[in-house]
Amino acid sequence: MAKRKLTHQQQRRIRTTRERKHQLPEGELGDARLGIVIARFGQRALVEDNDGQRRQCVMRANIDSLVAGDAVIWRPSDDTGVIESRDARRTVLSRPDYRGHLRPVAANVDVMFVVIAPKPEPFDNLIDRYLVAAEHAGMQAVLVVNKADLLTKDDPVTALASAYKALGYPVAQTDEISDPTAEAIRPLANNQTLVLVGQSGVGKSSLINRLIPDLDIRIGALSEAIAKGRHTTTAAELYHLPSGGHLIDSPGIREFHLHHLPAEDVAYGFIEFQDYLGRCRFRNCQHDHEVGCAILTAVAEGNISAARLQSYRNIVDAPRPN
Ligand SMILES: Nc1nc2c(ncn2[C@@H]2O[C@H](COP(=O)(O)OP(=O)(O)OP(=O)(O)O)[C@@H](O)[C@H]2O)c(=O)[nH]1
Ligand SMILES: [Mg+2]
Ligand SMILES: [Zn+2]
Repeated sequence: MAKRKLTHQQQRRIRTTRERKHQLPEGELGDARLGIVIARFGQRALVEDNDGQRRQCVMRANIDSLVAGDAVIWRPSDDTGVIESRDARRTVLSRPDYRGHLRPVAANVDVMFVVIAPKPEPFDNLIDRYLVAAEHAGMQAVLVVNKADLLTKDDPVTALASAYKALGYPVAQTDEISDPTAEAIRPLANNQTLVLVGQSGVGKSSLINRLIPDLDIRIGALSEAIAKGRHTTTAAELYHLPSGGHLIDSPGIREFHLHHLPAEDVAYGFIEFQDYLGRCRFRNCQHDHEVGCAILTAVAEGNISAARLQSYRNIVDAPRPN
């Protein structure tokens, strides 16, 4: 991963903490409190304060957006509360909604767990799209192969996992039968804020249940209120890890476009391309057929896989929604 980027991100984190202290010195909070957004639904958000107390809050109109993981200042009023302001975000994971508008999904995330499984099979280049998004957002990325009990001999998912491992991404394999408490991924999770992403049905929510064994009630309560008993996740929700840190479950998706990113940023998100970027003969090289293209040369010499170049092309050539 890009070390430089993480350092930059750490600096930002320190700055945000300072700004926050500066903005609200101890004792000047009045009846306002610091909190973290657990989940957002419609014009309301479930907020937890430092004592672990939770309340449904409404948002002041000046707050542009709120998502799970946002740090906020809120004020109790009767048995609800009002969110007064939101802190600057350290990182944000956004994705386009069904109309193609970019929407934030989770805030202040350090590590993205890209969850895949033998069933449902990973489609197109969804993994690469997530990895590009993670790199662009300054998050570390980890590939989690879940439902390993369903892996067949010579499963394509095993080959995929080794390819990403070779690129330098941490890869962990787990399943609910041989690893019911998800020990395989715990060391990658400690004391950070993680988001679990991936297609619907790969087992993101089940994985959270395995990591936080006493969680069932809260998942049930929320999915009943919001999804009328359906088990598929419909809103991002934050959970606390017993060992420290937070986990954000996100709804599975069919498509994850990167239309909001210029082609150069997409290329930078393919981490093994980074060494070659800026070395093509033409400044505006599309890494397609151009003479003197450093990326095409790297593919020809076996330093970049043809599959990843193809995936890059698919992402930048994907038709835009109307
Ligand atoms: N065989 C097997 N099945 C699993 C495993 N983990 C989860 N499942 C099953 O996979 C199905 C989907 O699990 P969920 O946790 O709801 O998947 P999700 O990724 O949260 O799905 P969305 O919320 O729709 O995005 C459930 O029927 C689980 O029982 C596993 O390790 N092995
Ligand atoms: Mg789910
Ligand atoms: Zn090029």
